[in-house]
Amino acid sequence: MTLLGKLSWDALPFYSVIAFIAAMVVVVAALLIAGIITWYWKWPYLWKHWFTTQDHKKIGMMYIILAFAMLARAFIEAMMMRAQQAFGLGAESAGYLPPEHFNQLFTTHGTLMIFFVAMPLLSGLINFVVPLQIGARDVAFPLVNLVSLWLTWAGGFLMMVSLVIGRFATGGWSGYPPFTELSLSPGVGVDYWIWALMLSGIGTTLTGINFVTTIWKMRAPGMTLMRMPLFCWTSLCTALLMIYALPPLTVATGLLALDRYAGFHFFTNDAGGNVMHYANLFWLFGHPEVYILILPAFGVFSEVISTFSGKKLFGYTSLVYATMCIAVLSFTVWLHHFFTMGGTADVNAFFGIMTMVIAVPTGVKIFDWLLTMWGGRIRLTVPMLYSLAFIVTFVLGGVSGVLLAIPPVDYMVHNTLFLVAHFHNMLIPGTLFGMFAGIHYWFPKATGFRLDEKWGRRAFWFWVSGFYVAFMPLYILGLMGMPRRMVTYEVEAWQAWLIAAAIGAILIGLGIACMFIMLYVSIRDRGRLQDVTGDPWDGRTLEWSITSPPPEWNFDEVPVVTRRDEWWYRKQNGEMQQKSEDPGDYEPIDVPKWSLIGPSLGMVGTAFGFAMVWHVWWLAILTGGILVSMMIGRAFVKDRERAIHTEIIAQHARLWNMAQRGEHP
Ligand SMILES: [Cu+2]
Repeated sequence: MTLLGKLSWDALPFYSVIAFIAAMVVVVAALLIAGIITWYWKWPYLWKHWFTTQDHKKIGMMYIILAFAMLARAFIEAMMMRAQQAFGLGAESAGYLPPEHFNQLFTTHGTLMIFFVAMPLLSGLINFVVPLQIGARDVAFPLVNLVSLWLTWAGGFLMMVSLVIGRFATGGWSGYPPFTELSLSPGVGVDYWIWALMLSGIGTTLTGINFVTTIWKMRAPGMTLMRMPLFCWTSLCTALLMIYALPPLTVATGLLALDRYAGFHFFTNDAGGNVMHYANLFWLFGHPEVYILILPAFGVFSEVISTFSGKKLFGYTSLVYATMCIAVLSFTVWLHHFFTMGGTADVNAFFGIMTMVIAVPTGVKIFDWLLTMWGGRIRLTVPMLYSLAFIVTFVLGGVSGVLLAIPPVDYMVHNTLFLVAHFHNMLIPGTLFGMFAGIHYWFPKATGFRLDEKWGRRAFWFWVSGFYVAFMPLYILGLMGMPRRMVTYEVEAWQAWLIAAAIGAILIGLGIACMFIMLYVSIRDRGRLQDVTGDPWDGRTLEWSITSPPPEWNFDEVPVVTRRDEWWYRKQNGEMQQKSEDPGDYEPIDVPKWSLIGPSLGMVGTAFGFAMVWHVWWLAILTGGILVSMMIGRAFVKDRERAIHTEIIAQHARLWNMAQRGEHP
């Protein structure tokens, strides 16, 4: 045993030019960001007002920032894979990537997109929006919220470290044994995958518990369950899925870790274990995960379509029940991920039928959204464009899903690019478009100014056209029999379609570039895009009834809710009286103080993961001990809250009054 475990100079990326460049980009970007913050000396501000804050709105924004950083990396990986396959016709050395590197790319791309892009996007949006929509001052457990955020960041940090020190897994995002067992993957790649998922998985489970409790216990008076905005409903179901679906993942990766670290044999067929245990555990998580990713977007589309059609949501009750049906059914279909692994025809038939049944509540939702638009006064804003593109594209993907749910068809296209086309067809409109629509929609609430429409539209058109050009060829390639994850191939007929797919990827890249330009332009022109009313879209729900950005305490007075779309009806009936500007009419509000537990847990957690990856046992014991003692130590901290004085609340109420009269403060 050595002091540094498996760490040695070999871990540095000098084995290939591409790996070296990637590592340098990460290091230079990190130094650059740290340098800029140091130059303007923003560390104390960031530490006190962002890294350690328990304000759910800022925590939400930090999730979204993480997601966009990771999206940039995961997209570059997608581009590299598309480029490799466009040139990959011919001998084993065709293209520019060695197979080992190509395998790392599809593994990190999948892992990042699911766990560090999609999940932080939806956790971030739920964090920002839900307490505002239910009229709450905060989430149920603000400190747990901060800890969840930092555990997710710790997993993300570990992913970035893997790019510089050592290599990542080559076993795909689902990490199937026996390939990920020690005998076939002796490097540290799988260990990076295990600990990144472990850290973020625990964070997500905690987030789920936090949001179920928040929605159950923290609703404003009169906000009954059936008066909640639909986004809250889909968030509630998502959070429930997180509680039940993430633990199987944590168990699966934990058992795999025992196999790798301690010589157990849970998943090795030759020593009493069984690989199928892994497949069952992983997809018991994996399929509900699909709905964790998609349900929040359903919520966003419901809010967006109703607001921009100027109508109440059609079939609210059916949408609620459809959401609950989907959440429950999502646990009954996991076996469709291994139809070909030798189950009996009866078993395959049962899971095939259950999979098709899910299309029914989803269809109900599609009709509800269409009928919401019908006869409405539709405003084609960017969030609305994403919603429309979603409806068309998602229905198409749904059809390919129903095809795949037929076991004999699944046997034919099993492990081909048809599958890759299908799940990108569901997740890009069903998750990314939803989150983009949500970010456009709630951005003015978070910042006080709108995002630039022109660049927003450009980004939208590149994303949508890029999506079709990139993924429709994959359906055709799948039907032509091209397996997924091929680094080179001998079939000439495939190449033209792969080149088309690569062009599609370039279009999506332009879409991402437009988004970053949009952000820059919007911040530059924030004067022109400013919104003082707090209600730029003529919204319907409670978050639009307060100033933008909302104060730390959200509501000066807790609203009393009497019906659905409360804010809309108050506006219609002129019930939005001016607020009192007399401090005597308010109560002081307690908000949680800043806490260094969050970022410390994040940093120590990253170090712990790193130590476990490299078998640096003393560091693992040390950081593990610090993690436990920090949590125990926190229990002894008494001074946890800070009071917002009534004068400050009254002053804020005065600002709101001025905004409602149309005066600039
Ligand atoms: Cu599935």
